[in-house]
Amino acid sequence: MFLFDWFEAFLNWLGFLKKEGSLIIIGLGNAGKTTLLQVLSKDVLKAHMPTQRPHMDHFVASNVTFKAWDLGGQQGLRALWRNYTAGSSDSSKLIVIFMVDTTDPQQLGEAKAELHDALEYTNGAPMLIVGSKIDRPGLNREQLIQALDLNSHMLGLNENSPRIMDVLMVSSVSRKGVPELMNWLSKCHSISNK
Ligand SMILES: Nc1nc2c(ncn2[C@@H]2O[C@H](COP(=O)(O)OP(=O)(O)OP(=O)(O)O)[C@@H](O)[C@H]2O)c(=O)[nH]1
Ligand SMILES: [Mg+2]
Repeated sequence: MFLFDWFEAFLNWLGFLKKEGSLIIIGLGNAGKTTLLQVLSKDVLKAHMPTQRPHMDHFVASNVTFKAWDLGGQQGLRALWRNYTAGSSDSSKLIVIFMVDTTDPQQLGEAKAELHDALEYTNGAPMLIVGSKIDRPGLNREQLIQALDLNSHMLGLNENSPRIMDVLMVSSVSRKGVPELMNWLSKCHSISNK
């Protein structure tokens, strides 16, 4: 067993083993989840109807192929967020993206409540909060952290912290923050799969 683990780690180090990760993307309706997944998987920007049922797509970030579920944020679909997390065989290997529209102050209270709920039922899975639509006037990262009532000392890609949690700011339209998001996901995957 030890030899096998050692050999697997060696192959991994050489880059011979295919790395796979799983991801769910949640957040209130209109936050920009489907638009972001299209940009990550196909690098295209399209208009979408509000998501009616879960949709899966793949994308590659560095050397990791992610299988990503966009679960839809309309009120009636939110019960699924919990089910998909519970259905994951190993929550430490699942990454959760929670998207928040930084241009819509009216939704922040509801987003905060849903996020804090999600932090409970996702069983310690790494949580990346993505502030969306930064090509338009809206909250900056510090204001978003405050509005969502997050402890800034807990944020970052720190493998020794009890839970990996971070906040990144992204625009699917201008692609600002998208390379940093991909980089974050691949690093988080390697920390969680050590
Ligand atoms: N300006 C700007 N608009 C964006 C961006 N991302 C998404 N949008 C717009 O925001 C609206 C909602 O985007 P969607 O991706 O459909 O949102 P969603 O989170 O999937 O919404 P549900 O499916 O209802 O949960 C659309 O009009 C998008 O064009 C962005 O980065 N910048
Ligand atoms: Mg959608």
